[in-house]
Amino acid sequence: MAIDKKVVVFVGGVGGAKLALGLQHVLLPQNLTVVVNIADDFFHYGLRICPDIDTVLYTLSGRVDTSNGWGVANDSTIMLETLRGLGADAWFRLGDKDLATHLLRLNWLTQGKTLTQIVQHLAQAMSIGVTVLPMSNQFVETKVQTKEHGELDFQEYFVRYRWQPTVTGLRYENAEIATPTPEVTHAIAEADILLFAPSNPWLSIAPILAVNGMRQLILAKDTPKVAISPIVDGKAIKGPAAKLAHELGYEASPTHVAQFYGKIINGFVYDTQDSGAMFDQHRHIALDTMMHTDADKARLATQTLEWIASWS
Ligand code: FO1
Repeated sequence: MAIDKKVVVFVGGVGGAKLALGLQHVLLPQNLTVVVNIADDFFHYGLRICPDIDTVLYTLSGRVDTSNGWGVANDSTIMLETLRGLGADAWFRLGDKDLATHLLRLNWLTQGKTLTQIVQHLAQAMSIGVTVLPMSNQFVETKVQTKEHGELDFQEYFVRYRWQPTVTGLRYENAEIATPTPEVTHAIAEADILLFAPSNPWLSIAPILAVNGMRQLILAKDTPKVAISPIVDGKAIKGPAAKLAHELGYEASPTHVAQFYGKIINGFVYDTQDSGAMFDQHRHIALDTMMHTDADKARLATQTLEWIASWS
């Protein structure tokens, strides 16, 4: 039975998209809004690349390449190989089907449409019933300061250098002048529950919270606000979260993730493998947070929402 609550979930890329898919299984489409990080976006060969938005859209529409967690399943690479044949250093793997999404987005951007309008068009074209929203219509860019290469654009750090450089700092360029969209503001105001997916706190969630006014919107909500830890047993479920935590001088633990959220949340979900973890600030529950199958995703979504329902 569908759970009748209005939920806003804040997500980054692959891990966030998985929880969004689980929530899509258990909520009525009109009751789910997915607010997505856009600070991983960049311009490449003139195209606006929106990795987290596209990962969410492809995941929710069943198009995603599940072996990577991003890109389109069974995509070809003729464009990339042609670029390489012309001497280009094509380090960012944009598949041919994925390119179609980028050409449409470029066309709509050229016509002056906002990113919110473009994402709505794409979601409709992919028959996605839930609402997917970029955190802002303004461009925000994560910049990664590294020991080896100085400051890098996010995708250079993440893809070109495979997140191997040592990170000494992060900044979210333009976040202080970017604002939440009216659609995001409205969705947060209307929500019964706010969720923070098991996405990387520093790379995916922090840029969302850095958008001017976003933190205040969330702090002002007097509803359940629950984050799920992306760190399990000292390791990241996927990607650089644990390595990054160490490099920034933090402990790679669910306890530290809960501290990162602080007053933003009032409930915290961590994995059963960390059953000894200590939390002094929030209500908390240990659940199996591994999302290998679609059934796992729906189970984690259901158990999290049922736990929240038990608060009242
Ligand atoms: N991630 C990679 O590790 N290598 C790639 O070549 C790559 C290409 C790519 C193309 C389109 C897209 O939407 C995502 C892509 N990603 C790639 C994933 C993405 O850059 C990262 O997973 C996120 O930015 C981190 O959330």
